Amino acid sequence: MSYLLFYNPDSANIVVRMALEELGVDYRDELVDRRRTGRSEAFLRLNPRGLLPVLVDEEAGVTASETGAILLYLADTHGALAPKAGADRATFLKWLFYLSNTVHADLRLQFYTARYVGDEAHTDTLRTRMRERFGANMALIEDALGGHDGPWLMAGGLTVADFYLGACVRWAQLYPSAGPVAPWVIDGLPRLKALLGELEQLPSVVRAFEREGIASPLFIEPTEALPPRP
Ligand SMILES: N[C@@H](CCC(=O)N[C@@H](CS)C(=O)NCC(=O)O)C(=O)O
Repeated sequence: MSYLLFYNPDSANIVVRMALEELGVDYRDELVDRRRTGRSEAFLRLNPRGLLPVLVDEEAGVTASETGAILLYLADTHGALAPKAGADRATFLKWLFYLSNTVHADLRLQFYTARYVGDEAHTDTLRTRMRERFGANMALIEDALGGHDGPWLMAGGLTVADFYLGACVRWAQLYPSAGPVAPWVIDGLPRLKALLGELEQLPSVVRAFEREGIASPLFIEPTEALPPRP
């Protein structure tokens, strides 16, 4: 089984890379221009939206995009890192979709604000509001983590959703790295911090970030912000 991951350091591809490393599957990667306008025609054929990540399952001839969809594809293909059926499956899907369509989607409003508001006068207001919403989203997760034993989102153990959560918390604390509205600060939330601390210890996670040239700390008060995305 061999995969090709299109990436740019610390973009959403890092979520998929953590999963690939944890699964221990064979994969190679290809760097994509950081500027959206720099996307090659070959890349745009794979994902006309021009977004990272894209994962190609070379053996199966499958091209996948959208972070949540890729995670689900990997978990289902390898029968790992996700509950397979029943109530646990429903809870897992709830978290995966919540991370994708609410937490990550909100972060895009924070990172690419000008595209959404058009008028620069509203940029800081939207960023501030989105930062508050991120805090509320994390408070919800903190409560949910109190409902079962163990550090992960799911009582049954580590799933791909934990990788997605970890990356979102990382980005919220780092970006936007410039401008008057400072990134979100993790305050309190001991269960979330425990989850992030466990995540940071996983050899697969350390390898994933190393391969993108990113050093610890990764999830709690990370320091290595990359330059603003054009
Ligand atoms: N909904 C997409 C969002 C992915 C996304 O926002 N990717 C960013 C990198 S972290 C990107 O490609 N941004 C370039 C742009 O929006 O122009 C997903 O989940 O994969």
